[in-house]
Amino acid sequence: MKPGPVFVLNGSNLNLLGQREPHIYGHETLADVEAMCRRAAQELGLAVEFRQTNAEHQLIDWIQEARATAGGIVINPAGLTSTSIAVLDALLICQCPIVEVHISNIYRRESFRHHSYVSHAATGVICGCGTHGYVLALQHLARLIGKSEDRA
Ligand code: CA2
Repeated sequence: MKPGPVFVLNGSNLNLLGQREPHIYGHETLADVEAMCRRAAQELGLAVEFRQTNAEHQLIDWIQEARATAGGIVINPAGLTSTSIAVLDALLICQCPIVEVHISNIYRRESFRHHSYVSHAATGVICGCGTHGYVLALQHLARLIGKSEDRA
């Protein structure tokens, strides 16, 4: 059976990517990241749902939607990474593979960024690879989804 789309979910303030703090997050906008993900997904034979929200409840609703329909999840929860047990709880009940992405290396930054609730539910974590981390996440999910398809 064809796997569902990979949901690429982005949390709070990532709509400002490329407009502020380029020394940390680079010059690419979120629209650039979306285009990059779409190109990578096409090459990997994946469909993507690319979304961003500043609202915690919206992110949770999308994770619940992904639980029902997605082949995998790429998530950059942004500031909610270190604060949201509710986002963690939503991810914990998803059965599909989950890759947590951070553009910056959170471990080289302030200590409050070092703890991620989301990592408790993540299959894998990519951080510090810039926006290329999204492509790496999609490549990894393509491998995992392909493997589970082989077994089906
Ligand atoms: O490195 C990442 O991807 C982060 O998830 C980004 C979050 C931050 O809270 C995490 O610790 C690490 C912040 C996203 C806010 O994005 C902005 C983009 C441009 C300008 C200002 C904020």
